[in-house]
Amino acid sequence: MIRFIHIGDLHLGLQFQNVSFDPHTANERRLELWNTFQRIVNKTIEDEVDFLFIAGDLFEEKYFTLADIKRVRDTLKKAENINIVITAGNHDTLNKKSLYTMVDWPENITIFAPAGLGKKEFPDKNTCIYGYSWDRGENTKDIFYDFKGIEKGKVNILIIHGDIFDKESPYLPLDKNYLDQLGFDYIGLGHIHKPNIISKKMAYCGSPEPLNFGELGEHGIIQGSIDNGNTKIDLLPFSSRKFLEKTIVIDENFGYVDILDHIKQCDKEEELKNNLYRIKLEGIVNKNVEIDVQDIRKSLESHFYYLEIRDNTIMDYDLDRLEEDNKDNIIGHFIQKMKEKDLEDRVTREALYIGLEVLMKGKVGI
Ligand SMILES: [Mn+2]
Repeated sequence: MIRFIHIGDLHLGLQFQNVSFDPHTANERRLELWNTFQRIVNKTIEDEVDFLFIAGDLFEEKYFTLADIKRVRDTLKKAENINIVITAGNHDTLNKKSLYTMVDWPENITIFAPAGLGKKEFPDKNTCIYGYSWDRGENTKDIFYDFKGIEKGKVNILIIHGDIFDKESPYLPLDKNYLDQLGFDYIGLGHIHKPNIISKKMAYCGSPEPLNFGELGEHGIIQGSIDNGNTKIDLLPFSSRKFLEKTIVIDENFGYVDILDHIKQCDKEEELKNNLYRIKLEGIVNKNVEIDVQDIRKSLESHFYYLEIRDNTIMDYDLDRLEEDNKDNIIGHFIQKMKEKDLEDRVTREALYIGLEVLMKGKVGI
């Protein structure tokens, strides 16, 4: 039996400029990526796995330094009894100029070359690992053009960074059905950041630490084993924090304090203190309540590790007064028409308010 851990898309060195983090949070998150990398390596040592697979985008070449790559090497060096296999992705490309080529790697580390699909045998494990590294940021190469097929009687594993979902992808499109019939015992994929167990023998590990609000929910690492042709894989939650999005629907009966309370109660206290939240406010807000997202955020600062508010609410109106003031124009007619429907119904009421918002803006425009 062989046991392995499969990771990828760590993006060490990321500066988090695409996320609306303040510099402090961005830096803290950057350090958390390093910590998680260290935790993963420690786990491979503690679990005494046979292999650690890193399926690309281990780091962000744009921000990475020689000191950083040495830190990667020295961290991996600690796992001296584990076979570590690296295939570069589109963010950590392998070419003459790349940091990968500027340090000496210990013997237990294999970094696949970008020439084509490579193969490395591990005779003591009766295992062949196949892999391919990117040498540029975009790539539509057919890396299987001269592939002779797997070696029967051995454990065969493919590690690769690419896209099995989009045939037109500029990021190494891979045909899932083609891959399936090649007969690998396991295909460890990188590139898509959402963890995804595609089949019993194929998985995207996803980013062990989620990197933005596009990467919601649980993230972790894949741990697996192959025993007599029988592959078992699991996603093990491993991230130190999660990105979470919650929607809070308010109505005109909510006061300011009610709104704050609902935001505070969107999750358990200890979760609020640890995760990164984006709260979407929706519904109709009482005309005496003023929603200022920065004020709300400040008021709730002590409850959250990180809080972002998106205000999608619409303002309540004094309908009778508005109708009276506008009885001879389209706004008045619109209110009359809508009043014939059931305004207790939330959807109808929202439709009315959205319509009013447009008409009122039009009026101001005149
Ligand atoms: Mn990536």
